[in-house]
Amino acid sequence: MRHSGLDSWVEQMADMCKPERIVWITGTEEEKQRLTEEALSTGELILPDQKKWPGCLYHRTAQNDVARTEDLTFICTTLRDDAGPNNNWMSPEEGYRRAGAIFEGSMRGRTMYVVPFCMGPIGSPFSKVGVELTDSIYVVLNLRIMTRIGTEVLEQLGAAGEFTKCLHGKAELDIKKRLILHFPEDNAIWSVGSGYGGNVLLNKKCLALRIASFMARQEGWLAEHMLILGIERPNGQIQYIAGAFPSACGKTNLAMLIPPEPFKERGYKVWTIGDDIAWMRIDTDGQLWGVNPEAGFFGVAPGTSMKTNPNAMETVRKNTIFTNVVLGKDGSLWWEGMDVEPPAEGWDWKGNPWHPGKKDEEGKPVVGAHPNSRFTAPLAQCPSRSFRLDHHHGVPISAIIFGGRRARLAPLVYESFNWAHGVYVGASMASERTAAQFGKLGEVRRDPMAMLPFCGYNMADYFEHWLRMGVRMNRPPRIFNVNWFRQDDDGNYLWPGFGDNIRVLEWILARCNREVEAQKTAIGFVPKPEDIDLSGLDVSPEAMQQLLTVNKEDWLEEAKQIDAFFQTFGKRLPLELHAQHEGLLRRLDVIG
Ligand code: GTP
Ligand code: SPV
Ligand code: MN
Repeated sequence: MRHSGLDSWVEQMADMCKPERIVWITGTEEEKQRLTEEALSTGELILPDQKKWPGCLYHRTAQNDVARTEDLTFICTTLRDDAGPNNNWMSPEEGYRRAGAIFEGSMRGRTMYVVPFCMGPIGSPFSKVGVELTDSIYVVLNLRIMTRIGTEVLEQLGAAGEFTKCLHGKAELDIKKRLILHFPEDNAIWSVGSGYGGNVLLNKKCLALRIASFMARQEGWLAEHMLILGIERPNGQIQYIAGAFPSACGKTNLAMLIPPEPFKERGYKVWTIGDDIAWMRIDTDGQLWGVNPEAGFFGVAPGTSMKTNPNAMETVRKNTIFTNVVLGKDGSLWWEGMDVEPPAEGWDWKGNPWHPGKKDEEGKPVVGAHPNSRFTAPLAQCPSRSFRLDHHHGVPISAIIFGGRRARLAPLVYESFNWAHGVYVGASMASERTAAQFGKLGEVRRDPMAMLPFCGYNMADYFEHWLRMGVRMNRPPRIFNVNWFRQDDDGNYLWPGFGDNIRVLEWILARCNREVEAQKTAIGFVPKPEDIDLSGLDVSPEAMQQLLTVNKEDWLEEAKQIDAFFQTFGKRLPLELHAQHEGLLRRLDVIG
């Protein structure tokens, strides 16, 4: 069965890009072998030691192409205001013209691969189909892990099904000729001039968040930058939590949490649904249900070890693509914080000779793996993967948590008063930029719902959409805020984090199940210190006190910054959020 809309679009794009040949991807094992061999022969991919790393592949990107480029990412809507102050904007005409000029003839002598992919379980009402045209085998092999691809997707699409038109070309990999463009009104994405992850795996941030968030508003659901995990309590019940934290704030780690001994012994287990993206709908029971539209992890390698995240280490042992880590002369793979011996000799992420302890001309240590080096690994290989992963309904969401890095302000955990207040908590959230990555230590960036770089339309409308979703549910999930990163005066983390975060999740579930009282403060409900289970943990009562403090002066200062941020949306900001903001100010004066 042919899809005439798909056929004619492929033809049109080929007329522009002028590839030497067009190959339709079917998803078979034999096809994977063929593509891998071709990429190995050209050097696009390198084979690491297959005894140590069975089925794994290694890839290096260009040196100026190692992270998402937010300043080259645009939302192309007819009206500028529809993109909002949260996005770069270009008109659709200008977008097609400028990117078209770069795409023109850019695939001469290359193959254009046609990759049909499905986000979400095949056949589920949650799912969306996309087709990515790309001249990169690396992209095809990544899509093969991150999504469901090939013939079965074409069958689901049928003769006239809707799909997102995704066009990617490496062109010259020139940063001056790089554009990541979204055309939500046309259900299309054009990405040119990059070979890096989030810029080119168009299924991920481009489709599953920017385009999907636009669709979700029209269709009445939510597309979010969230992990989903299930917590099995000693009574055998599993409840699900969705959590939004900005990039590099711990989603992958929380999604694969291993409970500490005392919790394990009592029968607690964590089941992983997803680590980055959640699509959530209101089902016929009036509750919120979520799926992970992805089939794999695209996770940060540095810092991942048997100590910090054993489930991730187990997941990446085979059939994984590693990008920009260290390659040893012996074919081993390594990254900073892996907690094993580095290879004596090898190459760093730039392809330069590298050895442990290497220093540059100024005597500074040279890191081997890029700080944003990543692994692409199948979710099916994760030891904590949930048995509900492929369920067409997804899982019921009991709680939503927002979080970020706040050294001083936010307590370890607090609960919002109700859905609308929870939306305010999400809309006003912020996270500190880390010194190593983004410059000024302690500088706070507002990042509502961790969606600032990923919301495909005006965020004022997005907040309105969140508010409306709450009204439509008969029992909306409770909304919480967490902060694993609060510090003492010497800059030490007050909370151990990682596996011990289950102690906080347990309180959250106890609140959802009405099993525990809490203290009312100006910002929300905070736990009584005795209600966080600290068994087997060395956290002093003073530290606990500090972790749960709500300081009036700090919050008044914070309120000023929230206000300034809300002003950027002008009249478009929902009145409800102004009302919530005033509520906070009133409570700060009255309660303190
Ligand atoms: P993206 O893939 O970019 O969206 O990131 P992510 O949100 O999945 O973050 P990830 O889980 O990769 O963690 C990022 C960093 O946060 C790692 O360096 C972790 O060491 C650190 N981290 C994660 N959880 C905790 C925690 O509970 N406490 C502390 N102190 N650090 C944590
Ligand atoms: C993030 O930056 O939040 C990621 C990596 O998950 S990327 O797919 O490159 O966006
Ligand atoms: Mn992410």
